[in-house]
Amino acid sequence: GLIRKPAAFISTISDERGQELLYAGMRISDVFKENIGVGGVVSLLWFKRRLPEYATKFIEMVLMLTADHGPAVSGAMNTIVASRAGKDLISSLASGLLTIGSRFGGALDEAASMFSSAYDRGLTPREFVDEARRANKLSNLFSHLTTPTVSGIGHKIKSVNNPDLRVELVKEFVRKNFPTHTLLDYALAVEKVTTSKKDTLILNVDGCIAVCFVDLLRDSGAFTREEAEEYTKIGTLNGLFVLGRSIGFIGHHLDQKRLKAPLYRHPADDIFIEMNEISQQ
Ligand code: Q5B
Repeated sequence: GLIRKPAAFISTISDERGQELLYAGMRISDVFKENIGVGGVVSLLWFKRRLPEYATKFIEMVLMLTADHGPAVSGAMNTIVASRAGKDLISSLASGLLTIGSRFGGALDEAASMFSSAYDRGLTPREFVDEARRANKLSNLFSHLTTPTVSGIGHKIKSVNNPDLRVELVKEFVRKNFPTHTLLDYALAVEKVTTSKKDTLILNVDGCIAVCFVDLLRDSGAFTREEAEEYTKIGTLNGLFVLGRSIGFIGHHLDQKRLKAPLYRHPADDIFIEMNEISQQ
């Protein structure tokens, strides 16, 4: 009989071989017939399942409210500088995306992991913050890469007195539509502890989306507990910010091209140069 050559790789999310393209088994024509939206497409291609409508609306909300946060943030600046250096759309976008990490926009997975681990171990918010501070001091002793204390906490310009309205919108939606919001409530109790030290130590947009997504993964009934754990470990939540912010970075690239912006050079008077003289023998 026929012996099948072993496959070089396995793929389980989409299939273009038949008459109709399939996303996780759903025909592309049905994607439109059933009007599942971008949130529905993300649930098919990332989670291989249909999610309840409130969950797909939440995904769409996250993509919309992370789409941009002005030209001054790390990623937009990189995109703009690359674009003004004459780079093409993909290079400028990649240059912006490469700044997303533990301090800027890429704190979601780590926030999800830190907050859920602390909650699951029964730590009070105060115990969690103290533990994170100790762990942070220790890790910074052994590494030149300083790690943030509590991922998902803190903002450069937003504070208790200048709240981040994006975070307020997420909280409002989740309280109204999610079956539970246990980890969000826990994170807000942690925020009370951190903001009592400094008013910029708010639950930021990364942290708020992350804890709410954990609530969704754990309590929507659409995932097993093992799946919920796995999704927070394999980069899913940072993927939300990356996907959303790509919209803004592309916008910044097109904006600079439209403006015919020249090559950027940073003003020398804004750079403090400190250099030791090489001593003469
Ligand atoms: N302290 C965000 O730092 C920032 C602390 C903390 C306990 C903390 C910092 C941080 C965790 C990573 C995170 C996502 C770097 C942020 C985003 C998207 C964005 C961006 C935009 C958009 C800000 C001053 C004092 C020190 C620190 C203490 C700071 N963070 N303590 N837990 N997490 N957060 N990133 O203001 O005693 O004075 O030595 O790393 O969640 O990226 O819009 O800009 O949409 O684009 O520079 O919103 O919080 O403060 O680092 O100088 O610290 O606060 O130990 O204490 P800052 P630092 P002390 S959302």
